Amino acid sequence: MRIVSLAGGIGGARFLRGLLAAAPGSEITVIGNTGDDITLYGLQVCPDLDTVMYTLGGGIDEDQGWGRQKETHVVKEELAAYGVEPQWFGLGDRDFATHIVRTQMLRAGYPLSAVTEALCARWEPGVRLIPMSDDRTETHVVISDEQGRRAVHFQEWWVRLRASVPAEEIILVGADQARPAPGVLEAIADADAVILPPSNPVVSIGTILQIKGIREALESKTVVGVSPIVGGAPVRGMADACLTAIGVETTAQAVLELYGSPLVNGWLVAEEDDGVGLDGVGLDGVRVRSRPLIMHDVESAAAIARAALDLATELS
Ligand code: GDP
Ligand code: FO1
Ligand code: CA
Ligand code: CA
Repeated sequence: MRIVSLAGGIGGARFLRGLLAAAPGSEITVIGNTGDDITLYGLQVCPDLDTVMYTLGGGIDEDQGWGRQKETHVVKEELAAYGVEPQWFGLGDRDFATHIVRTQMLRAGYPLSAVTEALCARWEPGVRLIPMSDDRTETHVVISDEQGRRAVHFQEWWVRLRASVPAEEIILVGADQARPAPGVLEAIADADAVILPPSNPVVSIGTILQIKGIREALESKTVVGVSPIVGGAPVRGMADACLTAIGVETTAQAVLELYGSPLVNGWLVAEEDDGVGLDGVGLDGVRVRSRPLIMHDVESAAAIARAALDLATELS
């Protein structure tokens, strides 16, 4: 079976680990979000691609969900001793090496997709990981604070401000010029099933869907989504702050409506969100199924992935 999955960071990566366990022998292509990417100390950092790569490659810090396990922070301490900013983003020493290799290859002229493939040669994630685009895009967030109304990088809003200041707008800078990376549209065209994992619907999945041609390519496929909202709240992180910014309620129903039909054909919701009768989650033309949706471990993530694949098979 040929499967395409979009992916952000933690939610996407944990789902994919389940998908690999649920569908051994399948060919899985992952289209990764690069809207979170940030240049720090002259280095190109791609948090979501790295989270997928480290999680599937066995190098992730499991408790944190991002960054490397057995990490040290000597370089960060030394940079701080020089007074170098920013100091609110925690890059570890092992992780730094990834960004050095990536930046070196980008400067030598390789596109991000080729660089990602080279990094994955070490990690062997078991999927083909492709960035959504080789063209640079960056998610910026418009906020108002004592410095007035201004746009900050998504990571500054998310990590430094912990999304405590309301996002007035969330903008993917560069979206108009960005084209899908080589292999993205081809993988979608060849896919038997497409999965939208429980990633952030605004700044992970929503970002990927903004790249010209990706949404249109997905609309003609069988697409099954997994709700990142369980019991009316994000399972982890502050996705509710992102949804509020674009005027969408934090419910499984509202996220389904945001993705919409004809994009989505099947939708997995948590049992507690699937009311019966008139209050039930749903949208015309979309088959909804309820399942336990908390990924406690690889087993529970695999059960969710299996349910998504079963639904996709029924719908195609
Ligand atoms: P990020 O880039 O690291 O923020 O990760 P993603 O965008 O891939 O995923 C973040 C989303 O994953 C959040 O909205 C969470 O609600 C969702 N999420 C995390 N863990 C789980 C889980 O166990 N089950 C479900 N259904 N969603 C989850
Ligand atoms: N998240 C944090 O909350 N604080 C950090 O200092 C931080 C550093 C970091 C470094 C590398 C990396 O790949 C990810 C990192 N993250 C950090 C996670 C990440 O930036 C965000 O959680 C996601 O991009 C949000 O969607
Ligand atoms: Ca992210
Ligand atoms: Ca469809």
